Amino acid sequence: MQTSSGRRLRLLLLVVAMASATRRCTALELNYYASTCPDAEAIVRDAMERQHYRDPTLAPAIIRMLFHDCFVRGCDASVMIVPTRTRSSERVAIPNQTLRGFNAVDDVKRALEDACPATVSCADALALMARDAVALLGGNPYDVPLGRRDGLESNPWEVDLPPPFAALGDALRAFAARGFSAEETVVLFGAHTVGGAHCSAFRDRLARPDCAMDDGFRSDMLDACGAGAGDGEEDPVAFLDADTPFAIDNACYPQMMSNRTLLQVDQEAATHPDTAPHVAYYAASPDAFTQRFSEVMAKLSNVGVLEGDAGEVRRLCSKYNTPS
Ligand code: HEM
Ligand SMILES: *[C@@H]1O[C@H](CO)[C@@H](O)[C@H](O)[C@H]1NC(C)=O
Ligand SMILES: CC(=O)N[C@H]1CO[C@H](CO)[C@@H](O)[C@@H]1O
Repeated sequence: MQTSSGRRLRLLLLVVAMASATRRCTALELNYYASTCPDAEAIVRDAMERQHYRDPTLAPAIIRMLFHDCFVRGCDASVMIVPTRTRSSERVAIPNQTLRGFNAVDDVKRALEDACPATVSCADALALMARDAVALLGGNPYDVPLGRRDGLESNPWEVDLPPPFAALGDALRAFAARGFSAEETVVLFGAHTVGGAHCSAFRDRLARPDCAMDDGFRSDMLDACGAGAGDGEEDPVAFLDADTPFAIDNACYPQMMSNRTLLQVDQEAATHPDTAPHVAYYAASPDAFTQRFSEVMAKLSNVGVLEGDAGEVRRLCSKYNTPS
């Protein structure tokens, strides 16, 4: 009796656990808009292609925007809210100052609203745009399950993204807190194979003689950045991967290993015991990198999403539907 009811209880608990796990993991669906907006993915892809051929620097900016959105309150488009006189938003926080691509998001959202009003969330739009950005930069295609809802909060004090000058140990802790292993974190740093960084994000490293940086690379960057650092001075942008700045490839890993990298976290990744083996592996394995990069981008797109009736589907990505 004892054992059989114990077993039945265990079975029941197992079924309940599985049911709730399934609900949690599969609430996003590949065909979520099949009846309400069947062309949603094509609309996003067309718009991204058009924008990409006009401005190839957009795709990297969109990949970065996904990271900044998903790391703060999950992938809920909270990063897109424009602060108003009465209500602040994540966009006033320091790490957001160089985010770009908000106009492109607005364009994509407008096309989606024209086709299917009040249906496709801004969070889904960004996840699709980032997927298309990866493909346009030569990365592997990947599936993006849909059904994310847009958040009703966006607070600058919650922006706990690693700052530009973050040390690797702090960055690894921030990624672990969102469920990313050291290997996955190294793969995501691979995003620094595209796009650029403002000199203000790495100027302090140029001035530090103790800082691991190739001499030739340092003097190139000193030339590129000039002396200015004060307010109102020019803040030029340098490519993060100067060899292939518009290609999702593994080029940034050999750069990390040869001290030719702009950001502190990337430099430390080459030597930190938790990350160095992964950096060496991906430096030597271009195909494994492109494959893994898409897998981990898919994982990033699902961090802390709002589902079901949570949040809302914003009509404009930059504003809550009900302003306060
Ligand atoms: C500890 C982690 C990270 C730090 C400290 C960091 C820091 C930075 C900094 C300082 C820039 C230059 C921004 C500018 O000056 O305009 C940058 C650019 C960029 N980051 Fe990261 N990043 C991190 C992780 C990531 C992740 C996980 C991704 C995406 C998966 C990513 C994607 C990008 C991209 C694509 C750019 C180029 C943006 C553009 O061209 O506008 N980063 N990052
Ligand atoms: C990179 O910098 C470190 C620390 O300065 C140095 O030990 C190492 O030899 C450098 N590696 C290369 C390839 O220059
Ligand atoms: C893109 C964006 O909204 N950047 C904002 C970042 O924060 C500063 C204030 O610290 C704002 O002035 C920028 O507009």
